[in-house]
Amino acid sequence: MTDIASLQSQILADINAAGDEAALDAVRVAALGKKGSVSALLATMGKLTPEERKQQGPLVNGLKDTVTDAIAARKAQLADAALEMRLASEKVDVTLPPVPENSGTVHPISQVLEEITAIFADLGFAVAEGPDVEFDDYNFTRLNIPPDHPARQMQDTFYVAPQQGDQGAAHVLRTHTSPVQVRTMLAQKPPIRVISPGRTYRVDSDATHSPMFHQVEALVVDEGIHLGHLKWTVEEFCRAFFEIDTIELRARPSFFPFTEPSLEWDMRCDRSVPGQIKFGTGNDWLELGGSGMVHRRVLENCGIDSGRYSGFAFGFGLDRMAMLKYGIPDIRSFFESDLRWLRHYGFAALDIPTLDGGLSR
Ligand code: FA5
Repeated sequence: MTDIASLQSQILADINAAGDEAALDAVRVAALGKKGSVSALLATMGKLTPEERKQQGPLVNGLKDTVTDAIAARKAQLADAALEMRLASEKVDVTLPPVPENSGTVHPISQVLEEITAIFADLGFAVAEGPDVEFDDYNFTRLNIPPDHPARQMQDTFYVAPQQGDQGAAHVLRTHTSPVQVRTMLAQKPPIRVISPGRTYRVDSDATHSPMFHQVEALVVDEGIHLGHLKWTVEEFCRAFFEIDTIELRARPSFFPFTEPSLEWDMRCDRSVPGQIKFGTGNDWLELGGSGMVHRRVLENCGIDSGRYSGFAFGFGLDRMAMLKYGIPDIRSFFESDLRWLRHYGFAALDIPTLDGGLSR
């Protein structure tokens, strides 16, 4: 009996001294395991006389229960202590400002998109959207580019395999943002004043061409709209976007099936110092994008009376504008997700462009 009492106090002392789960498990194995001290006592029961067993049995079983309960209690105690320690060490003060090293940056394309939207919002333009997978009809046919028209070759199109539910309508990955002109004119009547920035796709890839790129479309339709309105809008936009008062633009005759007449815009710049570009001075010209007066047939295709209304539209390459403004030499780097590049060219998350606060501080 003395043996059992002293064995019990020894095991309980070991249990209390166990500092972690592994040490506690070692105590459990030494007491209750196959070759443990308590198990050895239990094994002797069979060899005792019935009287001895009557006396010893409850004592040994009591020892086993006491040890089992003590181990369970200590285990819970250790788990609580470990949780407390974790909670204390991993505590986060949610009222603290973000740690700068860990904050992300705004991608230059997103920044430029915000800048352009802020400029046009100030001029009274709304933002219109269209899907990336577009009806062939909206991307081409209603824009005065019928199926067998050679102008379809101007844009290297990704055609989309027919989908269930298409009901025979062909789809493409939109090659430009101009189908949003169609969507807008089908949905609303003049006066119309919208821009539509978004993703566009062409089979094209080099330092200045990407298979997925971005354009911003502008469309104005109302009574009495003429080329002067187009010129003024392009000038105001470029002045605000490049943040220079002395810009000089040049219009070149061009061809787009959906505008007549069609013009392409260049901006005066100086590229005489390698790796640098200055706007407003110099003898070089930089291409901005295409534009023109909306073709009468396009107005009619979209249910707008071309006898009463006229309109202008332009479509500029958004990635190219970001490259120029922020001195980014290769368009492909926009889409490589290189963290070092993103940290270098990215913008602070709260640096929201506004006209009065500055577009690109
Ligand atoms: C168009 O896409 C016409 N929809 C623009 C337009 C709109 C004209 C409204 C008239 C009225 P274009 O194919 O030239 O035009 O493309 C416009 C701009 O998109 C180009 O000046 C260029 O900046 C950009 N761009 C074209 N292809 C790529 C490409 N693969 N990667 C990056 N930018 C491109």
